[in-house]
Amino acid sequence: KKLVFATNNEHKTAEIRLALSGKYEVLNLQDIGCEEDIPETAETFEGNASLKSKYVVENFKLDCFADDSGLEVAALNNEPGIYSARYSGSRDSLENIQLVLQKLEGQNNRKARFKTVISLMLDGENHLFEGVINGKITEGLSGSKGFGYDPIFQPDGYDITFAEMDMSEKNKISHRAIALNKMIEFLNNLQF
Ligand code: ITT
Repeated sequence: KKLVFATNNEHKTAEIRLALSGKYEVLNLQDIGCEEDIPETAETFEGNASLKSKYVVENFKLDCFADDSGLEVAALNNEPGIYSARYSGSRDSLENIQLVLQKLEGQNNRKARFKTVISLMLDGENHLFEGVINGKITEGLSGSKGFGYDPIFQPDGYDITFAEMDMSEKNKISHRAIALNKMIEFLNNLQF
């Protein structure tokens, strides 16, 4: 079975492909020939995830799902939040990481969480699934796997960052995996 995943982010695609391997073939925006950058003008993860999935339904007539996600840092009033991809004004992960670390200098409260909202558009109906993982922002960068803020995010109960985990290990606990597992359960329940 095929599922369209409305993303341009190759790291998200890789994580979702691994998590769904053997169950679904995942096609991303590049695979369906969508070259536009879908505007993300909403003010919530739910809103932006829905904008992406609805764009594909309207323009390509395909059922699909989309992921909007980001990092929420407690001491920064939950920034960068929906602005995670371009917090520093650039999509460069290192620059975004440096900005978070700089804003947290001298701050004892390093609590943070990653959040994903998946919007699944099926037969014209929008179904939302959320995943959250709590953790903290480390003092410096560790690890070279993953993407985005992974080198500075240490999930609760672990002494390594997401960037020090293999994709399969991150996929057991991540915000994206939690949201995705809710979607899989929903899809499984439809099939009888
Ligand atoms: P699409 O909209 O095309 O899916 P995007 O990268 O623009 O790709 P978002 O708008 O959802 O996606 O922004 C999410 C940003 O949040 C992402 O670029 C990272 O900086 C950060 N992020 C989300 N999930 C993450 C994860 O698992 N690990 C590290 N950073 C993550």
